Formats: sequence, structure tokens, C-alpha cells
Amino acid sequence: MKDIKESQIDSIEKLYVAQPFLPDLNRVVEMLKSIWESKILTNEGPLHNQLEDELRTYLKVPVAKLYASGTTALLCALRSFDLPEGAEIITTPLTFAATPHAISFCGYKPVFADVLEDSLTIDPASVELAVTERTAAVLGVHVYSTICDTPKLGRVCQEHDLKLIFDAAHAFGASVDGTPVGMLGDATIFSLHATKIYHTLEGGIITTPHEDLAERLRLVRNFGIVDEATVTEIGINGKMNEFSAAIGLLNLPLVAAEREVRKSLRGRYDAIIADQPGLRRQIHQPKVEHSQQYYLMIVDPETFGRTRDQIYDALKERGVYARRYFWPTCNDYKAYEKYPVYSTLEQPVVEKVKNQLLCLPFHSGVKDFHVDIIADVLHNRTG
Ligand code: T4K
Repeated sequence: MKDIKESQIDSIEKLYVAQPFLPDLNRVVEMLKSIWESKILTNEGPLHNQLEDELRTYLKVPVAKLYASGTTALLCALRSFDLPEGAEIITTPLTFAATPHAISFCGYKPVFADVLEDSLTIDPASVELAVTERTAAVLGVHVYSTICDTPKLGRVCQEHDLKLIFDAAHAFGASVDGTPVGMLGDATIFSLHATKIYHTLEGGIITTPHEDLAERLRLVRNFGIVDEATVTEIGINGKMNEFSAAIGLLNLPLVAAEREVRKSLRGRYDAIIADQPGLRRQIHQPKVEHSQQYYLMIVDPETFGRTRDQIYDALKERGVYARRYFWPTCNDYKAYEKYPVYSTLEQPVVEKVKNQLLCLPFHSGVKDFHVDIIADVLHNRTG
């Protein structure tokens, strides 16, 4: 066990689960000058359009549209498929509130299907159980950057003629066997929130392999306005502003270095967990190029001897603010408490794991001594 100096504990104050990286302030000021000069602040301005071009290339997709947030991107993606009123959309309960709330906000009904024990992504067999004649789409989440079983979900969707949409809020830049994650469904959304590995302060993206959807996705985010005299459909203000786009342009070249730092941090966390019976990580997907958005640790209290919440509290006492994403699960929210979780098992996996999940701080602000503190808490089994 390493000796951790009290001064180090004091100096960490609070170490959060996420920490946004920021571009050089002088370069931000330069970018702002161009905005000040043009006086174009929003409504698909030059920086916005430049960022869309760069993201199309970066994400290796034919269509990448920008939005004000990941949630707005979800709303606009769902809206763009003209699903029947009140349609059911099958999704996972193990996700951030945005996923089912976007479905409900659009007037559809979220239907929860269980997750797989090893990946914690939506279980295609449970999806199959949840399908009714009102089902119109499946909305999978590549949760904590672990990629859904897209071939099996694709087969279920094809068989029942359903749209397949992915929430890739945690999977910016990921790929499976060389296929970019943004090409895996009919549409994929990304979050560019400050807490994400690549951010624009607030922001979101929709990608799609369907080039004919591009104009629709653009119209929905801008009130359906085609030109001064023509409004063709119901849309919202889902646009990204020029300040966010400027941050996005400056941050994009920084992602690779941040990802490398996190890869090495992942290795260190893996090593800490490896010899601890009762602690595990999500399945390793050898064909996946990982986004490195989150590091999830799964605690089996019976074997480990302490609960997830005890570890959470012990870390917090030492200034380490891990997060219990995603507890409570969405089926526990007031709005959805009467919604069942369809599962092939008597007790859904999600009900067992929801009290075992802990996301550790995962960013370049995590220093060696932070890792030592985390190891100390986990290995000592003391508060
Ligand atoms: N789908 C999924 C699967 C998602 O996870 C999300 C968002 C979305 C859709 C929707 O995307 P957006 O509409 O948000 O673009 C945070 C984020 O706000 C949210 O974007 C994210 N998922 C979710 C998993 O995490 P909170 O409520 O945990 O945020 P907060 O404020 O507690 O931040 C977490 C920690 O990050 C803080 O303890 C401190 C640190 N932090 C946070 C902010 C905002 C900073 O250091 N600087 C900051 O500016 O939701």
C-alpha cells in the first residue's frame, strides 16, 4: 500500500467524474474576434458549417448535423422518422434521463427492455419480447462507450420493420471492426456536453448513413424553415451557436491526446480491479475502438464485502467524487415507475446491477496520487 500524504489529500479538494478539457484561451479569443467581426452569432453560421464539415470527416459519415445539445439531437432524430402518433419505442432503462424523456417529449412511449449482463447494453432477446404492433423503433444506447449488439438488433428491427436508432452520447469517435459507430443504425446521436470526451460546451450531433435524410434533419432543427417564404414542417430551435462551434473547432484536434491519456488510465484502473474478487469491469470488446468516455466499475457486494454505496462514500470522504451512473435507472423515475422492464429472465439484469455501478473519475485531470487514493480505498476495504 502506498503512503498517501495528507497534503496530497488536501490538494485534491474534489476530483470529479468528468473534467472538461479546454483549448488555449488565446486561440479562443482569436476565434471570438472573427465572430465579433462577422456579427453572425448563430443560425448555421460559418464556424458552425465548418465544424459540420470537419465532423463529417472525423466521424467518417456522409451526414453529420449539429444541434444545441445531445437531447435536442435525440428529439430531432426521433421527429425525422415520421413515426405514428403514440408509437412505442423500445429502449434501455440503463441510461441517462435524456433517452426516455426525448421519446416521451416527442409524444411516443418508451418501452424498457433489459440489458445484457456482460456489456450492459440493451438485450436483443428482451427487445424481441417487448415488440407489439405499436412498436416503431428501437433506441439502443452504447452505454459507457460499450457498443450494442448491433447485428442482432439489426435483425430484430428488419424482421419487425422497425427503425434502429442509437444514442452514442458516450461513444464519440468509436468504431466496430473499422465501421464508425455513426454508421451503425438509421440514425445515431452524440452529445457534445462539457462532460464529454469531445465537447462544444453544450452540443449534439446526428449522423446517418441515409444521405436523403440530411435536409430533413436540418429543417427539423430550424423550425422547418426552407426560406423566408416557406416553412414545410414542424421544427424547433435546435441550432448550435457560433461560440460553441468555435470551441468545437479548437477542441477537435485535442481529442486524440485526451483519449491516449484515458487509455493509459483505463489500464491502471483495470490493474487495481483485477486482483479484487467482487470487482469487475464491462466486457472487453476486442473489435471496438473505444471512445474512452467513462470508466465503469461493477461491485458485487457479496463477494467484495462492501457495497457500491460504501465505496462511493469512502471515496467521497477522500475528495473523489465518483458517480453512480445510472442509478436510479429510468424505470425507477416517477414518470415511468409503472413501466415494466421486458426481460428473458425472471429478475431483470438491470434490477441486480443498478446498485453495483460506479463510474470512476476518468480524464486527464486524474493524477498518479488520485489513482493511489482510489487504489487505497479499494484495496484497504476501509472507509
Ligand atoms: N444520452 C445519454 C446516454 C447521455 O448520457 C446524455 C448526457 C444524453 C443523452 C444527453 O446529452 P446532453 O443533452 O446532455 O448533451 C451529466 C451531463 O450533463 C450529461 O450530458 C450526461 N449525459 C450525463 C451522463 O452527465 P450530470 O447531471 O451528471 O452532470 P453534473 O453537472 O453533475 O456533472 C458531472 C460532473 O462533471 C460534476 O460533478 C463536475 C463535472 N463538471 C460538470 C460540468 C457541467 C465540470 O467539471 N464542468 C462542467 O462544466 O449530467
